[in-house]
Amino acid sequence: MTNRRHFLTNAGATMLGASLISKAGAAGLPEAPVHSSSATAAPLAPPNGRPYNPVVTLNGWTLPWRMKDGVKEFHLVAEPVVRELAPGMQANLWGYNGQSPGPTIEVVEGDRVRIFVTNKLPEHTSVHWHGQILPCGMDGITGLTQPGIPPGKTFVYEFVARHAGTFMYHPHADEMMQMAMGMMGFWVTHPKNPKQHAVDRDYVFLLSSYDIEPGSYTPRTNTMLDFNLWTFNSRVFPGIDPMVARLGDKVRIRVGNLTMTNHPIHLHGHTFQVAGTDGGWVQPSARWPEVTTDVAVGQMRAIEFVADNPGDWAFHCHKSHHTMNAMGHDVPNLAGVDHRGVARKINSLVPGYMVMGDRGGSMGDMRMRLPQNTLPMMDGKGPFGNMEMGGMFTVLKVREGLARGDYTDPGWYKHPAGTVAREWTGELPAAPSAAAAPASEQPAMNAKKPTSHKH
Ligand SMILES: [Cu+2]
Repeated sequence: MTNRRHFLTNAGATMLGASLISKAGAAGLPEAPVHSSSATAAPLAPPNGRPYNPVVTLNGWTLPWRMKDGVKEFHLVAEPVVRELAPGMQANLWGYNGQSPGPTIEVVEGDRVRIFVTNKLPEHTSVHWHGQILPCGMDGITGLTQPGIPPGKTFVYEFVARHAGTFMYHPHADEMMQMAMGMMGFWVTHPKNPKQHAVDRDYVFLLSSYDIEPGSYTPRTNTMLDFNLWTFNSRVFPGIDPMVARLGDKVRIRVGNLTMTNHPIHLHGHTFQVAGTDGGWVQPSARWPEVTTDVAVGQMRAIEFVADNPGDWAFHCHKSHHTMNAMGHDVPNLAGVDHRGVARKINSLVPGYMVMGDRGGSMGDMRMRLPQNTLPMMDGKGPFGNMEMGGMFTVLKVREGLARGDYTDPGWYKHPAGTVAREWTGELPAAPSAAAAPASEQPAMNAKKPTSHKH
């Protein structure tokens, strides 16, 4: 749902910055569209300017612009927002134009771009255009290249998008607070020649992380490493839409990392090449096949592949803690400990107490009681049961016969007969067991973890 919000021109607020720019600003600010839903918006086909194949921001949207005297004008509003991280959990974040992450900005190599930034936060901010080659005074570094934008004021940035590639934007003001609150967005500069680096589908993922105590709504912003929610576009699985591709499509996935740690991003069923990095495009002769690529802090990567393998393929960060949600982080691991009677007794004192890896039997009939505003540690129903995934995880759905540009979820993959792993019911040879430990000291693992809001 995109609705429009009008801002009255405040000449005083737009007179900041160079005189040339403030003259343009004084002529009237462009509208600041707002998108408050977490549904994936249809890709924004360019209504004017040079043509390009627009990107898809899963569970996000692209910011419309106004063309004025040959300049693309955008209006970002930095403000507090409420973001649904997945059904069952909302977060009080800071973002842009109604959402965190902010809207994706798409322009074409060579475009002159003017971006008005209105600050509706309780503190000053700025916007840094991460990776862009631009005049120093437009780099958005509070104190170094500009004063902070005070609350209630509007600043204007203007530069030429000189290079095609994958970029991000985020504040360079009280960064620890503002980025931990979700202030960031994606920026794509398309090549001037739409045939260059052409793909059929182009997806963008911004990686962010939050530390939100189960039951609360606002991130702890002084956390440095111990985050409990790892997100694609400020969403966690199962709240992340699938990527859809037609069999044979050339697909690009762009990933930008604004968390505090690296993320080895892994795709199943295909090999890809890293076609773009922070600095631009990788020469074809310098690319090699991968199934996982590490995206370090502050980096962007654009991977490309041909979707030539039909199915429902996992796409996720390979750090197992990053495919889990908040409730997974403080559960003790008591694998190998037989505490059958003990757990039941503790449970009568501490309802909801549970452990990982117990010997079985004690926890099978218990479910952790979830506080009001949090998510199960691992969730997501698949066609074969619970997927036991959260966080940075989604599914690439490759299907034959989709229409070009159709992003509708095609449902679960229908496997050809005889191509699904199944129980073996025939004869088995006697299986030797490992000599390391007597079988009696290796209890069966039966880790029950919270999987549902129902209990
Ligand atoms: Cu990760």
